[in-house]
Amino acid sequence: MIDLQPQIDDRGLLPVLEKAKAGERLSYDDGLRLFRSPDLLALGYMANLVRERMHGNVTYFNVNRHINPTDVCVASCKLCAFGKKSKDPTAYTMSLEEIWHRAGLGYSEAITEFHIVGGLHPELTVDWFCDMLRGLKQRFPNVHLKAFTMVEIAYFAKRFKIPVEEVLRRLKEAGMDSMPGGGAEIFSERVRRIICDHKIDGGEWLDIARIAHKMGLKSNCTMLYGHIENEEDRVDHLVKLREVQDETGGFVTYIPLAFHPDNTALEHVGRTTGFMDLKNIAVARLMLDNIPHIKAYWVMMTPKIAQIAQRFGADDIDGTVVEERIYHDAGSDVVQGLRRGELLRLIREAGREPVERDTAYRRVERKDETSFAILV
Ligand code: V47
Repeated sequence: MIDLQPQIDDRGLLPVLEKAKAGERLSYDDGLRLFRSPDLLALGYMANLVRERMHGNVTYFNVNRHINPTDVCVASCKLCAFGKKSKDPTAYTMSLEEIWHRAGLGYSEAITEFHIVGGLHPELTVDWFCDMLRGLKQRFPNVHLKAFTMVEIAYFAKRFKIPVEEVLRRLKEAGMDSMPGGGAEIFSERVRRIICDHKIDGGEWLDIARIAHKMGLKSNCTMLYGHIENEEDRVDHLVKLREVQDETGGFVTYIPLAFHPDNTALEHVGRTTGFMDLKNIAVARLMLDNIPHIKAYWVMMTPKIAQIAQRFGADDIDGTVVEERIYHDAGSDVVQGLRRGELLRLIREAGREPVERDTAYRRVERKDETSFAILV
């Protein structure tokens, strides 16, 4: 008899495949089955079906720059190698002039996004951050400012006793265009107590996302995996994101973040494997049926795995980045920035059509790929 599903060795996945083909929502138990399956090629096959149904052959990238204004942080999360106490002689806080100057280093009209996140600094006020945003908008009016995680917003609200809505309103008025997806870590309280017990809990992260979305701010969302979480924690996290998305439609892109243990208090955990990284991309594409984009962030999963991920469910590879600190402080040995041409090559060699996008996923048309100066 002819096997009609030759790609599937783990026959237990067949009912999930049928649902994925029919565009039906997968359940919590389906999510567990996917995470527990060793049949990575089957997961990739299924996720790729969904990915191609949603995005055809396109892989998106953007030309962006990360800016981390300070690494001073009142929290001491075990997962983090970036945050430092203010007394630490190696800690840094940029002045506003320095932030504006760094934003302009190697600047060209090619840049469409600044991605701005930092530590929870006890003295930098909401007004200071509003000045930062206004100064950036004044100097770079066409650049989208994707700034502040839900965790930073919660901290501003608590530290300065201002309602969350008011913090968001002020930052939005000063130029914040949307928000990145960081700080979600993993929503399981059992795990959060160990890896980031100084941070807001998962419910608060989701509540602030709800508020921001209802105020018209789009955001991304993330999950940190590969530390001490289990499969139930991961599926629970994805289902919670999917529930908020049903309510608000405000998440644009989901980015699974591989834990980097170096220089953290969880060094003994070890690094994630390529198998685990690809599985997280594939399961996310299958479970998050209402979130448009899945990003294989090359800084975090290496350009090589991010490239393969284009055939395992991802439709985005992030951007040029230029200067990254959070992962490099935690032991990442990938390069600091990729040129536009290198991103194009990674995508084309995976058989995909590269499309440069802005933060809202509008196509950015360039007359000639090589006609403008690019960074680094
Ligand atoms: O919030 C911190 C995580 C996040 C470590 O929205 C760590 O487009 C691994 O959110 N090992 C920052 N992860 C990165 C982030 C992000 C990156 C790229 C694109 C977007 C987007 C968002 O990194 C933090 C935290 O969740 N993180 N320390 C670590 N040792």
